[in-house]
Amino acid sequence: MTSKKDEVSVELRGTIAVVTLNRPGKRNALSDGLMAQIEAAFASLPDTVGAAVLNGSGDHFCAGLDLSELKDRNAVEGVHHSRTWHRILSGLEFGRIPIIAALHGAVVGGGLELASSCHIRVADDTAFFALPEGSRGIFVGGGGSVRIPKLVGTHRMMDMMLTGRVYKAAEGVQLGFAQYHVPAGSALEKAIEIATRVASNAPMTNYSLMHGLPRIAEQPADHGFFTEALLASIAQSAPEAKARVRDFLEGRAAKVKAS
Ligand code: 1HE
Repeated sequence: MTSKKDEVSVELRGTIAVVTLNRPGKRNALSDGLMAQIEAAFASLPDTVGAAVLNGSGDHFCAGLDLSELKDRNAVEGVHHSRTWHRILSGLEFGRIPIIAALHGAVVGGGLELASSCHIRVADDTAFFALPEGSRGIFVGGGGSVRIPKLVGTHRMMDMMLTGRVYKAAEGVQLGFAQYHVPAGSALEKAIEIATRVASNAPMTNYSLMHGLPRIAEQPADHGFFTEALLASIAQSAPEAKARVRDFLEGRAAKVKAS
């Protein structure tokens, strides 16, 4: 297991944390050691952190699975490896805080799977999206077959894997790989701005969005309505919600504005 202590850095900035993949020499390829450090970094964030940014150092967000660790893995080890990724990436998706991915350069293979487990993605103009697994004779193993079709559709993912198709930033954002497209070099700044805003939301609102919304989307409509009613009533009964509504009614809160 390749593991260096400093392959993930965490910088606390008030209510947000900036988590950086720090293996630029290998284009932030996800070795077992790096995956373990990602898990540990998010697990150890203090309770004062309300949102995080995930980004990569160097010219690329992430080159995907560290292929050098794949060559000797047998079928049983492969299943456990994939299940470990599922645990770690589900831990991000269904963790305590929303994560904003700041994307640039390669967002490929397992790197796209990692980005897909985040809650908001900001892509700068250098970002490109691909699933080279198809060309390498393998399959996604980090939850990509579950998460990526939800972003861009099953047949688009099929095409990417069958043909090695690469999407550049502008088209990729239009298709749903990311929600924001920003100039080259500014993904981190934009992600920090978004995370700061997200961290100021009521915690129950963020929790309901992260944990409730994706589950409701998979429920039959009648169950979804019921779950929604429960979450709505819990969120609105919190003292913080009452205070925020009062602030609006008494003219102290910002109005909704078309920017
Ligand atoms: C790597 C990896 C890697 C770079 N595993 N070592 N992912 C891929 O198939 C993508 C493979 N990588 C690339 O296509 C390119 O490296 C990039 C487009 C991302 C970047 O290109 P470039 O020219 O900036 O860098 P480079 O010269 O290709 O790579 C620099 C070094 O990083 C080099 O090692 P060096 O020792 O010769 O310096 C590369 O070998 C190394 N490197 N990417 C290992 N991925 C849970 S299942 C998920 C399945 C997958 O993710 S499959 C897709 C894997």
